[in-house]
Amino acid sequence: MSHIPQRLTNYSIQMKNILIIGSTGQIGSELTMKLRQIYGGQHVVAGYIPGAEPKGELLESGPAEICDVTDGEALQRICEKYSIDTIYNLAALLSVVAERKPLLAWKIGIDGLLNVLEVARTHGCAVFTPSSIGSFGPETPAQLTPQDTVQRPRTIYGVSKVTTELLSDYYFHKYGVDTRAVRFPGLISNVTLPGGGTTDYAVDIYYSAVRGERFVCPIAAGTYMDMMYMPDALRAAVELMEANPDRLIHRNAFNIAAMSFEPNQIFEAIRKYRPQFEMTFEVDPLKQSIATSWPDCLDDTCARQEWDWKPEYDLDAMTRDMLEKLEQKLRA
Ligand code: VAH
Repeated sequence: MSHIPQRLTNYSIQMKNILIIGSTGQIGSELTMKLRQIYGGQHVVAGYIPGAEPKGELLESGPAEICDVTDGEALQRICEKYSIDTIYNLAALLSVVAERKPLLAWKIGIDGLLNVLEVARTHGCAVFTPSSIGSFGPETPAQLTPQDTVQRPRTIYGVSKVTTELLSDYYFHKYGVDTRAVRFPGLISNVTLPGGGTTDYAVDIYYSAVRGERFVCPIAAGTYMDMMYMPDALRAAVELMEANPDRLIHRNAFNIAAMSFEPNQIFEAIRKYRPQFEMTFEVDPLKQSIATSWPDCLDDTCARQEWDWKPEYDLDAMTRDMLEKLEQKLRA
């Protein structure tokens, strides 16, 4: 019997056939394993691109297919081969890499999304394509950012995320495609390193701490951003996709929040357990300009009201778990 978390037994977990696009990325590598625990390994197809092949348990625990989100015909073939009814589309360039490759970011993020939505429309799939706090800009209210507010991001990452939200809503309203999404904060994981994001410092700092190295922080003191531990993020995605659709007023994309901190706060949270830990600052101009354009903290009332969202990790709980898991990992 596959492990179904207590919270998910509230709904009848219909057997699903799921495709994860980007299954070996920072979110995908863990979300694929979580979905296989819930729905059974053979019901979750790990989509990947050449050069980012699944390895180890991810490879051995279920089917895998080369799945380039910009190849609509390949996507169609995979959905037919496995009778896919749910697509988690995690294909994207993160904010810093996207700023350096804006056309590629758009091609993957939006041309790719259109392929996913067209396959979903013709195949009857539900779709989860995450947005981000990066979908907000400098004119957005920074404190307790509302679910519905002005979104004028100044990054191609943010522009592509606003477009993702609007396109996903369009396919729901025009064609009835069951699209749902959240706006992820910065995600912190002990499994897969992030790849080129503005919030990566909040992962890198833990690696410096367990290696006994001084951390050189690229984000200026006092720069607040929403952050979330990966276990909470994965649970949010699954619980939203399992939520009762009759309760959903919003769809793409729900604000979700867990903690908001600036670099000195995560540094102090680590020093509580590693008193010798040191940090200095070397501010990265690009990362800092992106970080200051994002909100400080989101209001996630709608997610809590419409599908019972609730975080389980705060900064101290995440820090304890990250230090413990990274030490095990680095000792192995
Ligand atoms: C990034 N980690 O920094 C991603 C994320 C909200 C941050 O979108 O680009």
